[in-house]
Amino acid sequence: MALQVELIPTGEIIRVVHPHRPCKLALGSDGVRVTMESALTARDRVGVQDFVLLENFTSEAAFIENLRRRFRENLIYTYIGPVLVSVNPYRDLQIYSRQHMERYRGVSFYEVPPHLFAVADTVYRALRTERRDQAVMISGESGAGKTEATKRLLQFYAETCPAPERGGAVRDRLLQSNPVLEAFGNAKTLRNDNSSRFGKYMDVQFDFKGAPVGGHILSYLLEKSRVVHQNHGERNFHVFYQLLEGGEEEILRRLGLERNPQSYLYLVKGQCAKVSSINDKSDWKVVRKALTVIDFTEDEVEDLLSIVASVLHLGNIHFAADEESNAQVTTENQLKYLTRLLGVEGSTLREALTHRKIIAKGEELLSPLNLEQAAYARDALAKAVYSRTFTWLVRKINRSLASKDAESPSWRSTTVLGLLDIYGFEVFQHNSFEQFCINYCNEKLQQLFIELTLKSEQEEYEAEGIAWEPVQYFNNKIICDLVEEKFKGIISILDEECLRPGEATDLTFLEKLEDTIKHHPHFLTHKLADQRTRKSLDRGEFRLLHYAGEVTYSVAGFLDKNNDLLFRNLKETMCSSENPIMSQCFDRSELSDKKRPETVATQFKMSLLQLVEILKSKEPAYVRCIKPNDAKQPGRFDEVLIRHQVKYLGLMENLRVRRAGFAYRRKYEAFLQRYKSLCPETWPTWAGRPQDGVAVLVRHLGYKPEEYKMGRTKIFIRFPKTLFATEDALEVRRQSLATKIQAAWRGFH
Ligand code: AD9
Ligand code: MG
Repeated sequence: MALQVELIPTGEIIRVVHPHRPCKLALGSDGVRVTMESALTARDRVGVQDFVLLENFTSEAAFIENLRRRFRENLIYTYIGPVLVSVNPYRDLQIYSRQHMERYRGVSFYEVPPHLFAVADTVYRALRTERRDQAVMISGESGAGKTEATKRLLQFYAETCPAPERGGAVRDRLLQSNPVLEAFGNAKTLRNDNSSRFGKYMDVQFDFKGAPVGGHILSYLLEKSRVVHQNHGERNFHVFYQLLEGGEEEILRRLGLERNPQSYLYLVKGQCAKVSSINDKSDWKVVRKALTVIDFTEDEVEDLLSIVASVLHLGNIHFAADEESNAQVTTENQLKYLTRLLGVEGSTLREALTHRKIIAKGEELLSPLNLEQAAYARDALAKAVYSRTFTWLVRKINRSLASKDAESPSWRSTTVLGLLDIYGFEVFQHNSFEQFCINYCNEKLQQLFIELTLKSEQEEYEAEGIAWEPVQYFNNKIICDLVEEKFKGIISILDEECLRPGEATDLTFLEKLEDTIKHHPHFLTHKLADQRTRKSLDRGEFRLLHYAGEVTYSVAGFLDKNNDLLFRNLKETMCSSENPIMSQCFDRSELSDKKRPETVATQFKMSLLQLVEILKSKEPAYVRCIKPNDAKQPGRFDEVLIRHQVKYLGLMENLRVRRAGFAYRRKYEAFLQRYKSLCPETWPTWAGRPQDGVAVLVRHLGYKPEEYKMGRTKIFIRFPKTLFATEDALEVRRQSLATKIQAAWRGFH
């Protein structure tokens, strides 16, 4: 048996991590001794590698203790059946090398220690052999490691899959799209120094030979409010700092930028332009190179940077009130740069920033804005320019990733592997519209998760001819309905209020919520609460009892953010832009369109429904990420924080579903291969059907009828203890064999 070992020096003894079980390697004067740690003590020390093997599987404490043991040993991965649970180690464990990739290729999922690459390989093989589209759904809270996992998966496929016959560059493009999207869509938050502020679903297309030939990205709701405002300790999107730190002198001069981020109002609100874990200068180099790989011409880069710079200049536009309290632009220099960078008329832009165009009875009227309104218009423009550029960027990347073989016959035989990296459930001190959308998204994904896990369990039982015993579980459909139902759902009510400009306010929205959904068990406001709970709720808030726990949302800003209005003359100005990217982002048809654009929440809801359909059409795999502490530090296992995540990731629910009938199941071939040495009739070879061999074997081992069931292709074992007893018997046999070999060896010498 080949020992693939990682050496971890611990004094004189060197611990060896064996692919199946821990063992010790002692360096003595008489040479090297390898002693297997007994399966039993290993279990005590490093826990079980599949939660279904926990004796007390309904106990949350046992679940967390198992996670803790493994985390202590740097074993960050554990299964719940086919689901991978991952705990962010916050340190480089050196477990993603090419060697590691090779180790997980083509091996049976359960025969090697749990790893992300085991999931990667299993998914890939299913895609190749069954020719079914796959989707890996990665979830977890902010900073839990979703984006890192997505990147590792992509790397695995880029490095281990065969190269396509044509268009080999697509592998580089798939990898290089990441730094660009992260520069524009990620930011430092209090939770994560590289927090994704958009949701991402990426399809990788494979040809019939299993080579990656193309890709496609769908992005979800960028948190654009960050462009103009950041909380204390947070930053704006990375790209601004990268450009200022890393951009060459000449570029900055052309863009009219100063190197110091403190010069820009949009960059100083969080008061933390510098982050110790981030090197903006070298990141900029990576991004700049990546832009070339994903097909940006020099001109396009120039146009893109002009937009980034114009957002910074916009932030520095100041207004002063004239004698009639109307806003006037006082920062001429900024206006001059904006005019040039955006390719718009200076006078038009000045007018658009300080006036609002109203069309009444077919006539156009210009109404001057006061200081507050002008600042609002300026910020709205900055947000629109940035977020539309982000959407454009995704489109541009998609063109670069599009399979060049789309026209050829092989295109038809492509299969798709989807990777979902979407923002996790978020609870802050103060929660607003953004958290409402993000948490609704998680609610939908949780529903899908439970539905699909239950479905696949049931299907497996049916396929194996074993009676399905229904499982009781919490169905969070009731909360999804509360948010998204037509007429009575929160989004519907919000949209309705958005249709009453001038009359409706955030508070009338809240009142309407109270009138319409007063008796819902998952909804509460100050007015609806009883004496006891009222204290913790303010008048301007509503509380949702999510599957993951309670979240109190402040309604302030809900209408505005949902409406997402950009004054008409600002739109007109941007439609006239000579910057080619801007002119693609602002289209004149928008101006003549009489139909009201969909609100932000409704657009989000539709895109989520579409996402759910995409995911449902594929074979799902899951990675559930856990963040071990809030300090972003290695080695710290904060039990309270982890317990909370175990709860809201629905892991106990997941385990219950998986363990409903049987703790363990394995294909007859694999089971026989592993344990055949325990029975004289099956050892060393069994000539008949594997199923019959297993029947003989388990009879010999003394399995009682209630302990197991024989399916069509697999054996199902009800309790972990049955399996452990078999594992221990195997251990005893190996030990006695080792003793015999050693004795023979000594005799030989
Ligand atoms: V958010 O919802 O986008 O805010 P993510 O994506 O879940 O969040 P991310 O992958 O960005 O979190 O991980 C946060 C940080 O944890 C990374 O920047 C790494 O420093 C660290 N991390 C995450 N996973 C690993 C890992 N497997 N090994 C080592 C890791 N470090
Ligand atoms: Mg992320």
